Amino acid sequence: MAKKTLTPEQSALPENDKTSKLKAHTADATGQRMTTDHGVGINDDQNSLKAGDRASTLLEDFILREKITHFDHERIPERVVHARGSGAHGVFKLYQPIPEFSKAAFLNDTEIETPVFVRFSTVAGSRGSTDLARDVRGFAVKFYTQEGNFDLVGNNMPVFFIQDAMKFPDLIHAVKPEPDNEMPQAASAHDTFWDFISLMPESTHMIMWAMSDRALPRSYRMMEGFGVHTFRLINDKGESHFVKFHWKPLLGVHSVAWDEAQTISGKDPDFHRRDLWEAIQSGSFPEWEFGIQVVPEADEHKFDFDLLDPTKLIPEELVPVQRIGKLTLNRNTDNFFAETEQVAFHVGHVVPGIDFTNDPLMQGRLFSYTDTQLIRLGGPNFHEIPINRPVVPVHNNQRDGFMRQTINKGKVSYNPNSLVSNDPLQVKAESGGFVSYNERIDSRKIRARSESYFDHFSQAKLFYASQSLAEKEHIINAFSFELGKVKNLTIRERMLGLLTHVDMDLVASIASNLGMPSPKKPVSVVNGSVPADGNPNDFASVDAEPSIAKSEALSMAGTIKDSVSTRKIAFLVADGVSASSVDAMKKALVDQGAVVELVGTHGGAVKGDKKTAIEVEESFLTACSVLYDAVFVPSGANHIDALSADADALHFLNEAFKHCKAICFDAGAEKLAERTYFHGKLNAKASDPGLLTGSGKALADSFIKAISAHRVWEREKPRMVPA
Ligand code: HDE
Repeated sequence: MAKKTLTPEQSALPENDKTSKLKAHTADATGQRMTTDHGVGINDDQNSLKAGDRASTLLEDFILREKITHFDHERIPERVVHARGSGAHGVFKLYQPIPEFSKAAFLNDTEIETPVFVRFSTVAGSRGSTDLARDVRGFAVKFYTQEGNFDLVGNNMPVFFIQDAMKFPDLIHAVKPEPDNEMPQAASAHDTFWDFISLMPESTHMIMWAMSDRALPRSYRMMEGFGVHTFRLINDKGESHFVKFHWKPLLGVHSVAWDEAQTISGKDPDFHRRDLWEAIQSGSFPEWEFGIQVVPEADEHKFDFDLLDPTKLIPEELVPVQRIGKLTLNRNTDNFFAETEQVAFHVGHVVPGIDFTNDPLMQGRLFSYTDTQLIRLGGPNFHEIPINRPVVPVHNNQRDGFMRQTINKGKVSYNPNSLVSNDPLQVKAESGGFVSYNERIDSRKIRARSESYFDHFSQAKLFYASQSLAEKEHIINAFSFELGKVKNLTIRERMLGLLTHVDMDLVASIASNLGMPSPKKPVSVVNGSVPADGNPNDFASVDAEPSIAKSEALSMAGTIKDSVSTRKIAFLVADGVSASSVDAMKKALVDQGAVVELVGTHGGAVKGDKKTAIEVEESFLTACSVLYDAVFVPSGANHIDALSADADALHFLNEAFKHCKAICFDAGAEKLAERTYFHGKLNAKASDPGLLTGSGKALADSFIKAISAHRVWEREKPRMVPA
């Protein structure tokens, strides 16, 4: 019999299977040997070892057992909070050294580029939950400095729900899905959360933030970050200044609409993760400026709130934010699990020049973050996982433990010792050894809360008073939605009672939406709760007024609106679309950094007016208006006729209008608007700055201006017919 010639791929196949066509696809193109975890070459990765080709599998198959065992153990416990997150690498560059405040090397040398890893997250949902939940966002930054790792584990809101770490498990138990039926996922709109909040007057300020559009970011790249607690900066004389840390996004602070968020959760639950990934991949690197608000030690008691109270912010009108550096995210992860999932942040990871305060929430966090890694990452050696390793060498006498990687040499694992000259050496303060701030403490042990923490409402009032009309409307709607999902009427009533300390109009509007009577005057809050509730808190609420009437920085209305960079614009197209109309607007937008996607009546390509094929990125089956920032309808008579007859195209436009987005019709395309519910608005006297018709450069310029403005929120009043 003639000998069969084998292809190179077939030669690489298992000895007993050289002729199988199926196997030919499995040959390794990289030329790397496939091995077991112990380095033994694998000859057959397709078949388990059996007693015969139709017989049972043999227990002896150590390759199968190793593979399945590894697979069985591929999950680690998700984070108990902030389980859902996305990460990226980047760099931090200092603009301006601050030796008068801090001796930290990375805050004193403008030449240093400090590598960072950042992880953004939601708080309540599980690892696979939607990005668009109404929730606080985590904003955790690991700086790999030349003096060790500094982690700034912050949020996108500047305050927190509670004042003392003791209440954190209660808060989280209340917001997580209810324990009997594990519902609802990644949502605060349920009885247990509002039961807890309504009994916790100290949460009032934070709940205003959580019900605002800050809880619905358009993108991680368009949200602020805050260290929340007051930290200390320590200079080389050992002097301390109080500090609040800030991240200010260069693209401005923007949000989506709540109705939009809910639809995105179905259409693309990875919306924020994808947005971050695509921006970095396309070279549009997300950027934030690093800001500090510095308060001299001597001014600690100058404010009408306690600097150590994490439910308070320092209004920027009182202490301006100095922008001292820039964070740029410029590299996506190679492996989500190895980096984003295994990264371990800790408030206690500080470097010389940064120190803690007695904020009781921060003090509790100092315990929690190592503890949580022990269970999540399986032992005390998580600092050896590549993403957690500092960029400077580690020397100490810690040894052993689960999954130890370092092979420590020699006899000595204690200090002091005389056998190897007391190695490793302790580091003097002048040479970068960490010395805790020499704070004087002279008091009695006590479980109590300082009276200076009892004002629970003044900054909630300040926040609400500082919002634009549209933002206020969104807050009213958010409360109405959330409390509307609460089944227990007593909880709703108690929550309305608490809000009487913020704003009576706010309460009246929510009550009206809920169809409930509105309290006529502030409901007295006794012992930390509205009366007759048996609330166990034994501290009082003080009904104080804010020292300033408004703070502009608290509203997103005045944020930066000068760029369309990375904004996604949908072009609606059908057969007969004008190729020149598509090309001209696309060029104008892309030149400004925007991303254009053609959404067609079908996938593949549509026929242009010159009979050329115009490729589309998406069809109405795969795309939806909520995934875009604005919509453009190009010219082309036949294409407009086709879109006019297409319910999906009309829904796309109606929905974009409802979510207050810019919609632009090129010459002749405005005929399509006649089929939408907003057609009356197009030529109305009170013009809508986000509804545009015309042609040429003038049209492109006004469209770009409208997209930069983010949304025409004013459109929401009076309420329009829903899409
Ligand atoms: Fe956290 N928090 N937290 N937290 N937190 C965690 O640590 C905790 C708090 C924040 O992307 C956990 O590694 C306690 C405030 C972020 O990996 C855990 C208290 C702020 C992240 C934990 C707080 C935060 C976490 C869960 C009250 C804003 C995600 C997994 C005393 C300043 C970090 C983990 C990442 C994660 C405990 C309050 C921000 C359990 C006990 C306030 C951004 O250790």
